[in-house]
Amino acid sequence: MAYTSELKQLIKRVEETRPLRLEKKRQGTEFPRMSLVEKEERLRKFHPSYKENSLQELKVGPSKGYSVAPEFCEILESWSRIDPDRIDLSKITYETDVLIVGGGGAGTAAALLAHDNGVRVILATKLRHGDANTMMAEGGIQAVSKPGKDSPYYHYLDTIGGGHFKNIPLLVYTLVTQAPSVMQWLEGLGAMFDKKPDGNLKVFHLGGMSRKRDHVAADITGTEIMRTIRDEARNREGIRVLEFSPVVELVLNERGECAGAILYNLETEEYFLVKAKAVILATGGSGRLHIGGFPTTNHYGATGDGLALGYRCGIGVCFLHTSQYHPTGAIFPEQAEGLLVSEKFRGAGAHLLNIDGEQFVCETEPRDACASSIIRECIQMGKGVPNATGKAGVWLDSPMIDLLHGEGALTKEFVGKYKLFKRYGIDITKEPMLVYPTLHYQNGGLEFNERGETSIPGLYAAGEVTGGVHGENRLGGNSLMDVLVFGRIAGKNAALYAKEKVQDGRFTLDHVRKFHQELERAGVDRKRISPILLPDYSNPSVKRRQLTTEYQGTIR
Ligand code: MEZ
Repeated sequence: MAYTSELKQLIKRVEETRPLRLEKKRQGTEFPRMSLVEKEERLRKFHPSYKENSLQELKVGPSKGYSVAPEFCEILESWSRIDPDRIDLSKITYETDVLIVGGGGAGTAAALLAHDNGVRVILATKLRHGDANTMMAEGGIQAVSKPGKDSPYYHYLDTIGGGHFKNIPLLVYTLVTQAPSVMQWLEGLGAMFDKKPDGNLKVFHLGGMSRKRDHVAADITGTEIMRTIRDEARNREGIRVLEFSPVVELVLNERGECAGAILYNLETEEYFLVKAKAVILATGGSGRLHIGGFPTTNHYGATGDGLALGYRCGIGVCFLHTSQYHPTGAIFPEQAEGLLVSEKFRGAGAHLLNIDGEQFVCETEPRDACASSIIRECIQMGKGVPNATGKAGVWLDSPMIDLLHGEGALTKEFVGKYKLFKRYGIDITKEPMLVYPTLHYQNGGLEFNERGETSIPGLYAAGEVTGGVHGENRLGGNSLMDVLVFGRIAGKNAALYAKEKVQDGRFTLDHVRKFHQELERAGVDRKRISPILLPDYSNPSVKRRQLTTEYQGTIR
């Protein structure tokens, strides 16, 4: 649906302020960054995770007493899909050295490294191999790719600054020091990143970066990475992929080590057991929980399954008290609601503007500060742009990109979004996009360490299911790097562990029984079951979150 005549009228205000804004941009005059004090106040007042009553205390499990979004409580404090007394643990359907749970970037990188280290690998994935947030990532991957003004030292400082200095230092150190070699690894496997005419990789600025170090493949960077590593994995004989086979419970042995998992065949609706010497949880994030009632950029299967699986066998969770709302999710047309509009647009110069065509925030603030400023502009300042469905948003002035970088720059750099909006009758080289924050990333997750280990021997974790790398707020481009750095580490270490393991032990689901007893004592409703596997949009409470105006920032 093309813009309505009312919105077209409002776009004129954007056009009126554009020449002056362009002039300032060319002179290098940017909208001023917030001071630390201003930023903290803005977060406190407007960020959905800081809102009063936005968190709820966990009553059960290893992180009892810690407060997280209620949507997380629902999946963490819940009953297993299986009755441990009715599962026959003597029937083994598959046996392997390393079982990887999840077929996105972290799982696939882990599969490759486990295989490189000489073990048999099964990668089990809920939907198809590659149906994951990695595939949908647009605007880039952060790494220091050439010597000069940048170094892993600055990457480290930017990352912990973005995370409010709460990140776990050793995890950040691991991320930034391994990032350069991961870029070489990807290029060696055939990933094609955008280059300048001199052959050097193109780099962009994203929020919170003191140096340009975001690398892209147009606006389909995740697809390019996933294409590369998935092809590699599918071409290796020792990696077996089980699609449409989510894990519903982990299996331990009597020594408390991870010994395999129970999977569910979504086609035949049967449970089956995979025996493994080591297991890697790489199940990704949880945007489909619609934390705070927000729409999401996430893929359909992002339901936080790994959090529930890990928690039930005793792994604590951390940094789940803040969620990441990407500042720019589409809000027009309605069918595109929540869809990611890459931060790379702002990195390439597009301004965020209110109804009067005025800037109100520096576009390169970290995401939490930027999202809070958009919410403030719509709610407190009353300067949101009302769209046809009664929701308010702000403009993202994409036509600036061709004006700054030359005609054709936008269609080349943002080919995915250009085509998508064109189908709706909107030419984003000429008309701005209407945007509002959208749930994007699970900042925290399962506790793990720089070797990819969890507190359960033989159980490893990597990627969005984990917590600590990004502290309380992730920087753009650090997620694609996270999944690859820690996926590779987990793959290698799980393989080494599997090779050393001599005694398998006896399978048990006692941890599930124990957890069920705790739930019983806490009076948790038996209808609460996890992993939920897929969002249930026929359920009115889930549907309401995604499809109606009942989220912060709407004008009724
Ligand atoms: O890392 C991300 O989440 C990212 C770069 C997203 C985007 O805006 O394109």
